[in-house]
Amino acid sequence: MSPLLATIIFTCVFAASHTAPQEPLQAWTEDVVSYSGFQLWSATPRNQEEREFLLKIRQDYELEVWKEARSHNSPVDLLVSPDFQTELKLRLADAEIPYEVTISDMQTAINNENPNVTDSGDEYENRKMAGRFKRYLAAFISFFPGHKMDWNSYHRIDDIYGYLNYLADSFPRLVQLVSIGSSFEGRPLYVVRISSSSSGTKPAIWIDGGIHAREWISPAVATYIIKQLVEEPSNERLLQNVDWYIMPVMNPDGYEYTHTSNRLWRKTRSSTGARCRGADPNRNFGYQWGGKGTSRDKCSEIYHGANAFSEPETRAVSNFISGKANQIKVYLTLHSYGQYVLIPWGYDVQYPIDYNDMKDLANKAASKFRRYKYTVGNSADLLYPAAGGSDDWAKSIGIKYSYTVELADTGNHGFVLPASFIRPVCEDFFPALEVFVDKVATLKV
Ligand code: 0X9
Ligand code: ZN
Repeated sequence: MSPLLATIIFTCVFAASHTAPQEPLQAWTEDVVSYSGFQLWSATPRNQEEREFLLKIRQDYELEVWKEARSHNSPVDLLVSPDFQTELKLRLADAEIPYEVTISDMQTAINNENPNVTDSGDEYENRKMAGRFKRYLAAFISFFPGHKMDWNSYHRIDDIYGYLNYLADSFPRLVQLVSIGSSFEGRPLYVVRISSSSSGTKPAIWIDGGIHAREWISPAVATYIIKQLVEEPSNERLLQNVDWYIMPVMNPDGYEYTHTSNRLWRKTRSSTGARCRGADPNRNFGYQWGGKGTSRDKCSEIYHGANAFSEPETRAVSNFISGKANQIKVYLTLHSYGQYVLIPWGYDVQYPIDYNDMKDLANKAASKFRRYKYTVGNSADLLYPAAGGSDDWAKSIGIKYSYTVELADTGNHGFVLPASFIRPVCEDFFPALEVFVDKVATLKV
């Protein structure tokens, strides 16, 4: 390499590394949470009495509930610390409540989930060095076109954002990358606009992923949808009459935190002024905020935040969507897990007046799934009432077709769905979008 070229590259790399966002120091200094010895239990209460008993046990041991459903005979998934396992076994046996251990060691499941990833996330010095090196390397690599994204493993936020930037650079007529704000820790909040016309006046579909940090399959599916729409010419039809707004990671701070420090983190990472950080973004939207299924306890997994839209992430989304409320006809938010298509309202068992229209479309979409069976129904009815959700808010501002999709699985792996499931789940889901496109194409902006 000529000295001149070397100098140019070095200068550019140096300049770029100084403008690139810094990794938050906190991610290096905080210990990595271990789930060694933790188990996932699936208990199935068969009547009201057994449900109440289970509720009492949950409170006594402050068990974290991964999944619950309202109907009898549907299992409740509980994360059980090694400290309580012996005692709990006795109490469940006493009460004759059937249960099984679905994950016998959570840390082993976490270690095996994403096998292609080598970053062990170890101690402070290593990370600091690696972080510095990574930034130089990333800046260097960014001079060459390309990306590191695939759907064989779960990726860090840099890879995802690298892919979005790559698409915007490579397909400028189709893709526009819009930064709609910054997260609490200063990461950009990206929405990908995909449109085959530059004016953007077609009716549109919004899809978001990664509201809840630990639900890794959700950003994976959202980025897969982006890839299919942009890079797969056979999907051109899906762009003809419809525009797309896709935000693959609504809560990037939380998502990154699940990669570096605590795999099972759910909330944002904002400071609350107390010992515990973050609010549940899906309790922070401004419709029926603070109602049922939310908590004012800052340490709760369902902490609703200091006020509606207290989190920069939900505020940015609401500002952006509000400005396009006439154009956006479908609101889809991807979560996991349980395999449900959930219909508002979620804040209580209440049905919107056009519930049947919403249900018909959801059923049509769900009929496209081949591999995984999804249950369609009212959110509060099937799961539990939970106020301040994004789906309810979208519905409340007039987006008629608003749904929460709980992706796979139904509880064998839960949030820690092995990376080998990414492709099957994505491929199964994508064809359902045709149903929404056909509906939206008939609607006027
Ligand atoms: O509780 C939630 O936020 C969602 N389930 S999850 O396991 N992904 O956390 C369901 C939200 C359904 N919608 C409303 N309750 N509005
Ligand atoms: Zn979720």
